[in-house]
Amino acid sequence: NSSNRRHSYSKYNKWEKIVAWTANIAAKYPDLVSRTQIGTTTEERPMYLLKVGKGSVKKAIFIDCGIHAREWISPAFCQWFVNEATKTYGKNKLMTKLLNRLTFYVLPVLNIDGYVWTWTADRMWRKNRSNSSNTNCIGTDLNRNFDSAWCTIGSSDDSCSEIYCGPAAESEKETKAVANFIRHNIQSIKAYLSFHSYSQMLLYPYSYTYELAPTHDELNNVAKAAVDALSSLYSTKYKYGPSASTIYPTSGSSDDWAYDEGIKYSFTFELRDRGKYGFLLPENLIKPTCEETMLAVKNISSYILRY
Ligand code: ING
Ligand code: ZN
Repeated sequence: NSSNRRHSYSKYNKWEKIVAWTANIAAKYPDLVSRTQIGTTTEERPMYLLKVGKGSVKKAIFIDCGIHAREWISPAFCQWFVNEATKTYGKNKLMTKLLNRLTFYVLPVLNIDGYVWTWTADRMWRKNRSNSSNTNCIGTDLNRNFDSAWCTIGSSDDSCSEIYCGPAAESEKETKAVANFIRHNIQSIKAYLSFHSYSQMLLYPYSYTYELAPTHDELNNVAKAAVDALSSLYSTKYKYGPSASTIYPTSGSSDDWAYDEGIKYSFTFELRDRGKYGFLLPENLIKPTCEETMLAVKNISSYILRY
């Protein structure tokens, strides 16, 4: 622990660094952070989840980063979030209130095997690393593998495709681990937040249909307030709206699944930028991206406290 160099939040960290960090931050803040394992990946890596908050028996918010391997700013945000929480608890009024009254479940990298692959073999890899199709092509798109109108639209049953839905809904160990954890904690989880890049959008259900979600108007209001908070820092322009009409229609996405499970506040962030660097967002943009995104997450979280 003490022999580890200080964790860098404004650099991209390889998986070995992130996994060591999950242990260290839980050890350093035992009354604020604890670490559990929700499953293992295809390549048998442990999927560690950080539970962040004071005490127990509360409303919870589930946050995942890194469903897609190449979207490196996303895991960077999850690390940033946990650091901000521990660093500003007892100092920042809103953060203190949020952590006293909410539990944040943070999965810093959902698609760990894919993330490792982007560091070692192919920077532009998106999917996981399973061979569930028994073909020559590796990988299922984990954001097409959830059980929400699975493999019907905006996804492919060709295992070589970048948007391969997998052989069945929840066929992938990573999907299964997340879905099982959420199902098991469905009574307390009030919001689901998933982080991707890039596009600068705040999306909410549905992806699998152009029909508006039953609570569309409320989701739209929450998204607008969150985007306003985000933009207040650096005037970063975000679009917001239902995924199908705002970005493109897809099926098997995690936010649609969470919403239909009854988690009424289900959002997907598409973080910076809008294509200049795309997935290769330079490290000097990690800090401003995470700082503005924190404002949106805190805004949504305080809304959850009230409703
Ligand atoms: N974009 C998302 C994708 O999975 C998305 C867009 C968001 C689809 C929410 C469905 C629901 O394709 C990226 N960049 O991965
Ligand atoms: Zn993505």
